[in-house]
Amino acid sequence: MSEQYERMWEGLGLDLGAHDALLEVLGKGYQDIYLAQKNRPEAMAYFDFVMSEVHGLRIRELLDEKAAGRKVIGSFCVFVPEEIVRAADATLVGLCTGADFAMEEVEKLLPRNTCSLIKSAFGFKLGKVCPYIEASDMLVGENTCDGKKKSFETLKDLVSKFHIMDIPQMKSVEGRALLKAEYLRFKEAVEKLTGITIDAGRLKKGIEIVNNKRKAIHRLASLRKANPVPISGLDALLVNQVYFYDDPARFTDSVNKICDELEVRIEKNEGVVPETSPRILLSGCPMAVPNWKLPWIIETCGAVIVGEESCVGERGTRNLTDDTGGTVDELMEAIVDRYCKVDCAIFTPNPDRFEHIVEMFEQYQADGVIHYSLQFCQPYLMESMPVEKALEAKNIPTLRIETDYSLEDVGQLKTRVEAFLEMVK
Ligand code: BJ8
Repeated sequence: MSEQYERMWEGLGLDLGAHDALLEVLGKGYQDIYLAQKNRPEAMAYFDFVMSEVHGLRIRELLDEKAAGRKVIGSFCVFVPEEIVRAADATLVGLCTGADFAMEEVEKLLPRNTCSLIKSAFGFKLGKVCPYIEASDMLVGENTCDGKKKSFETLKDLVSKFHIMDIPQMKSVEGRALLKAEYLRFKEAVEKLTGITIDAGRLKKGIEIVNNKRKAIHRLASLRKANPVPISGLDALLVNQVYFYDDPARFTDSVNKICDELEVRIEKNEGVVPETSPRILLSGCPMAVPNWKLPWIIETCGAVIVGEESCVGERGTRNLTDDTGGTVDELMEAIVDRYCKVDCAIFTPNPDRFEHIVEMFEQYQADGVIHYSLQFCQPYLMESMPVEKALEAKNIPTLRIETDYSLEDVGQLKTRVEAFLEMVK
């Protein structure tokens, strides 16, 4: 793909040598982790194609949209409401933060003990290897955890346009009012960027587009409740990751096609793994492309992941936005209501998340929960302890994993996961 797109990448200011090196590692990782899987649904071919063209065709599409006057907005968090972006005919892309890059440069700007996700965002920018960042007309940084909040003070000076969105820490009346004020301010920023005034009709359309994507994901999630499970956790994770990049209508269609195929598999009692394989619920920090390390370890140890309690997973997609309102204010209220339900660990207290993990464990007929935190991620590391307690109280086996993006601990993680799987089955 390199030669075909070289001029496009050059035009975006990418460092071609470094970018080639990244694509090579990505391609090899994808081959070893994804294409090495057996018995994949045929409809996953679309997602293989998307991944093979993730820096090629999709970027060309975005640049074509820009040439036609549409804007691209990049984000790092599921709190950035895509409904508002779509309402202004703009495209929201989730920026991948799932690999280490240019670490020496990053550590000149950030302390070493910063989580890998934040370092990755900086590495992709400083290493000039992310066409999504470079194609974005505006980036949005949200004040969620302290790491993101403080690092955005630096990141904002590295890009041409940066919008900071404040996010409440408590789900109180005041917290909700803050979120609403910030979403209104975001709406104004999007209107200014695009030159489009968002009216009720546009907002309804934006909600419909995003809800349709979510509904397709819900359908896929519910099919994973079957035993034997018809799709691997790795493939389901990939679908959840592509959710953040792809054209929404095409994505929705492609997920529905996989679901059609999985329904046939279920009818025939065909699983991707034997019925006796341990079923694992993964819970914790989001896993952005190409962070596939832990799911790959879990599934190559003979288990299957049946659900992700994560922002790249059910925490990010589980609620729909009510589209019945008739005015901009009613629809904005519905958007605020919907996002107030996201149970990220930055909230204090955060009891909904504990309940949700238990609920998912039961619904997906899981045998155990693996709680995943990135090293130096205070919110999820801190919360992993009460989560474990809450699960223990229900006799739910739990394994707490703390890791980063390096491959150094693969052997050690494998040993711990294997021991846990022995215990749950
Ligand atoms: S809504 S989970 S996407 S903030 S891993 S950067 S929390 S130190 S990613 Fe997140 Fe939004 Fe919450 Fe979801 Fe900080 Fe932890 Fe790093 Fe994290």
